Amino acid sequence: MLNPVKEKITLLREQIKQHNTHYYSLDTPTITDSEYDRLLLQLKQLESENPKFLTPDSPTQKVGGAVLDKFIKVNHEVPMLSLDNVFNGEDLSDFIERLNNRLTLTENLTFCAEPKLDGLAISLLYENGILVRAATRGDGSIGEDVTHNVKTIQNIPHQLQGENIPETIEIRGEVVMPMAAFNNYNKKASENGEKSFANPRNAAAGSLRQLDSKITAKRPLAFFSYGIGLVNNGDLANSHFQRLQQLKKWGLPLTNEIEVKQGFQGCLDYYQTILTLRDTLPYEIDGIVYKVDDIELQQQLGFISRAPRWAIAHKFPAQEEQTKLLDVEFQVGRTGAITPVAILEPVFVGGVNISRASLHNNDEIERLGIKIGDTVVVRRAADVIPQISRSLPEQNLSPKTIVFPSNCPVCKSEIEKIEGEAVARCSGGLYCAAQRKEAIQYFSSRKAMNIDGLGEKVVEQLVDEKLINNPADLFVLKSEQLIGLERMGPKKAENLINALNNSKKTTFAKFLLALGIREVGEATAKNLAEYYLTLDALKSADIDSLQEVDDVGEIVAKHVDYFFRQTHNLEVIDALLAAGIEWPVLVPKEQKKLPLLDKTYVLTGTLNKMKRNEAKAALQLLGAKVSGSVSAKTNCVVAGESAGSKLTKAQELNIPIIDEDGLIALLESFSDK
Ligand code: I6G
Repeated sequence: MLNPVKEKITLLREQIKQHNTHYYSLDTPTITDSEYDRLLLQLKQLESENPKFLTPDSPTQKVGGAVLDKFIKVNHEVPMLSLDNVFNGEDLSDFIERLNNRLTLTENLTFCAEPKLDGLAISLLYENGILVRAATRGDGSIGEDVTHNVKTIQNIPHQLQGENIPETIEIRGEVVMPMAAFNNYNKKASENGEKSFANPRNAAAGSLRQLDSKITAKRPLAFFSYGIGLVNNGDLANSHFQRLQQLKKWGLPLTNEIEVKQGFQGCLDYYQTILTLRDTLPYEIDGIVYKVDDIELQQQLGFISRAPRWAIAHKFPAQEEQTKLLDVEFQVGRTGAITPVAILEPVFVGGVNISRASLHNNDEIERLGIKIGDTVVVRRAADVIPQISRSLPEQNLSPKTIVFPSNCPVCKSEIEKIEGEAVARCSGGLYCAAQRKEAIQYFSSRKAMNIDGLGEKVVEQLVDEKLINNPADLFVLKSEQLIGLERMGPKKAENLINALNNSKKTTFAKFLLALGIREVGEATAKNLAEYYLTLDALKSADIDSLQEVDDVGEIVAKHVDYFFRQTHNLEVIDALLAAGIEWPVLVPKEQKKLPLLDKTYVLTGTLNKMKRNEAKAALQLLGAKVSGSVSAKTNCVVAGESAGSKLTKAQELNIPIIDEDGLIALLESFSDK
């Protein structure tokens, strides 16, 4: 009969091995790091409680994953190990106590404390100060040769500078994609419909493990050293911290946060400090690494299967957790923006319980390719609101497609989705309950209906008390209804009623502006009013006609069209007109008459004070036609010096003739009209 513990151990090992392949070799993890840590911890516990089942091929005894065939293999002469983890202060205290016991120390141990960057571990081999090889950690003994790619990373020196550089020195550290670059890369990728990276670690690993180093060169990667592997003919300090400072002097980059700390309390204080700084650091970190600082003590402590005994990673709370997408709700914002919100099976991320996350817009849903019922990763980083960063390829037995509604969930008006704009909006701006306060406030603002005394607080109270639902309701308010409001005495109420009455006399442009049509600001409202002259004409304008108005392009035309197609908006407009809002009738702008319109001029002879084409343009600007020949239809001939046959003909036909000074006087007589 099979032993259930052994069975469980076998199952966990298989699962972890599979995840190792996805994480280390394929750079496409199928579970979150925290879920992975939990599986590994579970396996470790079972193995330590049942040591008879411990085998050397267990993932608890191994580092990383297999190396990819596409790269040349590199032998790590000094194995590149991994680190053991602790997840709380108690386990850290146990770790330090174990060290003290092993070393039979009574005083505080000195540690070098460093942030643990979430990137890809790399080995850089320098011979006589020249970078000759770079390799991934791989399985700890064999890594992948990525020299060509690493050489494209800006902050990695190809040659070390300074004194006492050992003949051979292997630097170890982490390649990361800094946060700013990661966010920027993903933003651009999603704008261009390209695949974005799940997290900065994936971005770094995926970028470095490329066969074509031109691709790597385009990715903004950075390297930070954390230790030394192989050394030949070199004289190094006996302190890990001092060794790191030496690396810095040779030109190798270090993180800024490395410090020396004493004992458990020193380590814990450092952990707290860096945890509070976590979101402000330029790179993503997932914990702290404490290393016994004294190299001789490190040597005394040695290694266990896959990790040094003298170092430990103290992990931070995870910023990513996986959970189920239960449903998607659509929220309507104050300005009508429709935001899909993911309803999640509650999950604890970064110290907070999360059951909802914004999905931003339909493009984001498509980018993520998620369906209801999927397992998704919730990420909570920096001060950012929780995000769904990706879905995991777990079996979803009854996937439900997320359907973006075509009508507003609050007021049922049409949802306006304009091509090229990510945000979809409810077009029932005047009527929609979600947009009420914003719409009424905008309606009464100074540049629109200019209703004095109708500030934000009053509008809020009027809506909350259900005294008004839309701008038209303002005009049937009675002063008795107003007097009940906060800080509203009889005098103020009377003033507000008067202001409402006064506002009824307005202009067409201000009324249009007050309707709050998307992207119709003061100038556009004025242009629309001048072009259409009446509200009826504007209401029945189609998208093509709207685009003939100055400053109105396709998008604005569509907004206007949508707005006037919503029955509810039209009802509110009718109620406003019924309440007595009016404006002076507009008449078409008279075309200003040009003074020389219908007159034909002929220029002949040489002009001395102005060029002939200047004279021609000046006459044309005043409306004149400038002809090349004299006929009975010519109104005037400008005769310059040595004028010939044209002058004679003008004289014969009795056509008025002026000289160059006469022309100048004529032009000047119209110059300021
Ligand atoms: O994987 C690692 C990340 C960071 C490390 C490490 C580290 O120090 C800041 N240090 C060691 C000694 C090892 N792995 C093995």
